[in-house]
Amino acid sequence: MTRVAIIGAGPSGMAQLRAFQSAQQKAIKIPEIVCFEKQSDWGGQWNYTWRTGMDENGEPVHSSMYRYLWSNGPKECLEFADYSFDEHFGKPIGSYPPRAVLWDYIKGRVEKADVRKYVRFNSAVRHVTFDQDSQLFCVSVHDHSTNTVYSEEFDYVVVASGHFSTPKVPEYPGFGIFGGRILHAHDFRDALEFKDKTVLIVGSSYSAEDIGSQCFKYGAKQIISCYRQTPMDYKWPENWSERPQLISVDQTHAYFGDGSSAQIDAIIMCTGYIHSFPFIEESLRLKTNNILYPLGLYKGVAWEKNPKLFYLGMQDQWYSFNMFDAQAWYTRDIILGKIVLPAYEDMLADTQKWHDEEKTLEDAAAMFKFQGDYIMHLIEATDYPTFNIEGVRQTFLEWKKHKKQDIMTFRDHIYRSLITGTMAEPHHTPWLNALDDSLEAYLHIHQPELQKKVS
Ligand code: FAD
Ligand code: NA7
Repeated sequence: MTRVAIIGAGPSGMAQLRAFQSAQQKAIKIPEIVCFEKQSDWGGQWNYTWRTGMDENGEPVHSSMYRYLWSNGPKECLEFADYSFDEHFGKPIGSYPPRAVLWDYIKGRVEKADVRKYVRFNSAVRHVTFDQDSQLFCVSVHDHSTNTVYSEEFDYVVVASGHFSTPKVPEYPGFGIFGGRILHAHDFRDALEFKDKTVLIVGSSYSAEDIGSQCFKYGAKQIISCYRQTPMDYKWPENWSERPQLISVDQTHAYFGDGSSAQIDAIIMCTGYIHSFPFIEESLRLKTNNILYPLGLYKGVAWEKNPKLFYLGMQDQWYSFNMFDAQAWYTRDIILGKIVLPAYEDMLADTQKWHDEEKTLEDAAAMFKFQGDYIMHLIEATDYPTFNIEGVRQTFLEWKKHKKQDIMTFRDHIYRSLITGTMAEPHHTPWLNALDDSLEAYLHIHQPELQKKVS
């Protein structure tokens, strides 16, 4: 029987499981599936851990998410087309749910689909090779529950191991003698650690904006963020200043490109992540930075040099869950033989065309459109339910506008579902005052004592 290995049970791997199960529901014969997940539960980044560094098995900690993390975009932009928020929660909720609430939603769909039985937890993939003679992959796995390493053969491999886990950590002069803590966003967990402190944030993208906002919300004395190329340029609170490039630090101070300096207590490096696949043999390994259309992947998923290997979710992500779905359904249909791949040169040319188009995109609005068009392109080739992608694009534009208006209140806005038409319900507490990020608090088990701002 044809065998498929899926590496990782985060949102992308879970989408692949659901894609196969939905075909099976329609009486289509599916291959044998084994999903290897190194953590003890599914959800990938959304499966929060207090740990940093190594996990309980000595594996690098996967999740970069932190306490108090709320969705950084409207939930209406990532809603599954086959499993709505209405279906899961049974009532309208806010548009920017906290991590625990979104984790619950992702799990709801795959629990309903009964696909957990395909996942081998505590199972870290150590090595993937391809044998030209047998045309099979050999997947070596460390099963931490028995502390054994074994290998199995597969016809297809789907890599869904994420790409926001291995931190990119540049060094600046003076880091070796700085007297405070230097950490990467990957190791940031609880903003209360920085209460009453002056924090330097290096970077100007999502992690910088959100970790700085967390520090502000939970009582940091002062936040200084610095950018390499482009400032974030929001209307910051009074105790947040944005400065140009960091030049150096000494034991107590940071020095910036405009000649200014500031006393700082801690440095948080929000400098992005590396696509890292140490478990894949060289000829099969994707090498890219964080862009919308990497080279090497036909339709963003099939490894052109050996299209029995697939990568899901490797793009920079304006869209997330619904893009992983589009990719998983497309991958499934290649494996099932419903989508026939063109010749190698034609795949290369197609990928190059999308890749080149990305270089012409001038602003965020053009990027939403590009990624939305890509998703629709995939969906049109499969039976994944279509949805109003133009509506999603409009919601992204609203989101951008609301962030520009006020970076500390944008999460109080609500939007309409593009899947069910339901209008979201304003959350009972403005984001800035909602200090408890638990599912219970969010879904209205009211705990007034937790809503008071840290004084
Ligand atoms: P991941 O979620 O990273 O899951 C990969 C899985 O693979 C993990 O479970 C991991 O344990 C497993 N794995 C890795 N290596 C191995 C191995 N060798 N063997 C076995 N298993 C392995 N997206 C949004 O839509 N909204 C947000 O608000 C949002 N906020 C984010 C905030 C942060 C701090 C970060 C880092 C990301 C955020 N994202 C957000 C993007 C997020 O990456 C995606 O939502 C989503 O989690 C990606 O899913 P994935 O399955 O591709 O990868
Ligand atoms: P991103 O979006 O990849 O951004 C990385 C940021 O780090 C970006 O501002 C970079 O600046 C900056 N960077 C990278 N290298 C350096 C050096 N050497 N010095 C200074 N600044 C640097 O990563 P994020 O962590 O923000 O977001 C990743 C995901 O997590 C995202 O999908 C969110 O949903 C959460 P540049 O613009 O390149 O000059």
